[in-house]
Amino acid sequence: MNWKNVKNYQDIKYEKMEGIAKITINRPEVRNAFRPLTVSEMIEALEDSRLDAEIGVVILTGAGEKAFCSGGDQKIRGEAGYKDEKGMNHLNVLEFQKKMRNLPKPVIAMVAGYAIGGGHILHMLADITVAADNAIFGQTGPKVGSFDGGFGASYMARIIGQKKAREMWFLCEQYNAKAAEKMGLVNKVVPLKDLEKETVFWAKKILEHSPLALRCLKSALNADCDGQTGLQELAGNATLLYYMTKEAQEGRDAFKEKRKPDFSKFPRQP
Ligand code: 1HA
Repeated sequence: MNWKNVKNYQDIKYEKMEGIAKITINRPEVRNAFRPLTVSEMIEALEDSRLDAEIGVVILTGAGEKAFCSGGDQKIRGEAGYKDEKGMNHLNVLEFQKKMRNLPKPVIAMVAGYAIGGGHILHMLADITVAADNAIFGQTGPKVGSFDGGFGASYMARIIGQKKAREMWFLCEQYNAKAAEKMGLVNKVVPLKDLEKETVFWAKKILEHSPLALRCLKSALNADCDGQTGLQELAGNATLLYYMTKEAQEGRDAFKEKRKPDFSKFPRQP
């Protein structure tokens, strides 16, 4: 495929092709575990995707075939988070989670191998997950002294139900791709060799559709779970659409022209 490198990073690859951006966690030697630098690079790339009007879908993946992501890098875990080069502790993946969720464009997780711990949460937060037949899913928190009680708990329960979410967190078992598909954790399982082709096919299908409809649908689906933050996002789209109307522009123009606004020409819809 004809991916074009956007910028060189240390821990990720960031590429684009025909309206699709691809962020690849590039630490295969640790099963694509993330450290604070990995996450801050992903945040920067995601922000670039948001601002690029040519980009309609983002694919999040991991380098190699062994892992999508194995969560936080336990080797640099400090006393209050994950240590950066200066020794400061971070849980900045929580920031990235919010940014994935708020991105007004669909995110597809392309999963080969392990999606474990904080890596499992990342695939869960993607709008769509396409998994290879070698994918393995699971949480390890209670085993390694961690937990994600945010989206990691409540959103998981929305997806797979309370019983299965409790099972997944309390037992820390691993689930193969077929089992994950049965739980509704993944949208499609494909042979490993077809993973990228199939994921790009899904992305291209999405790209054929109305960007504003997709944007509003994502925020509407988020709003159902995200409380006032979700409503703010959904309502932000209502404001965006309203700003695009002649009616809203009349208010703006009247202010600038120092006259009384005339809204009489705008119909009150039934
Ligand atoms: O819960 C949170 C958070 C909650 C709230 C807010 C922020 C959070 C941020 C993060 C997290 C977490 O992610 S906690 C969960 C952390 N992750 C794990 O517990 C998974 C640990 N890894 C494994 O269970 C396994 O490595 C594996 C199932 C993913 C793969 O097994 P496999 O194929 O048998 O490979 P393995 O030999 O275990 O690993 C290959 C190399 O990768 C090893 O390197 P080596 O020691 O031989 O030099 C291994 O240590 C390394 N590696 C794998 N995963 C990690 C890792 N190194 C650091 N951190 C890892 N997560």
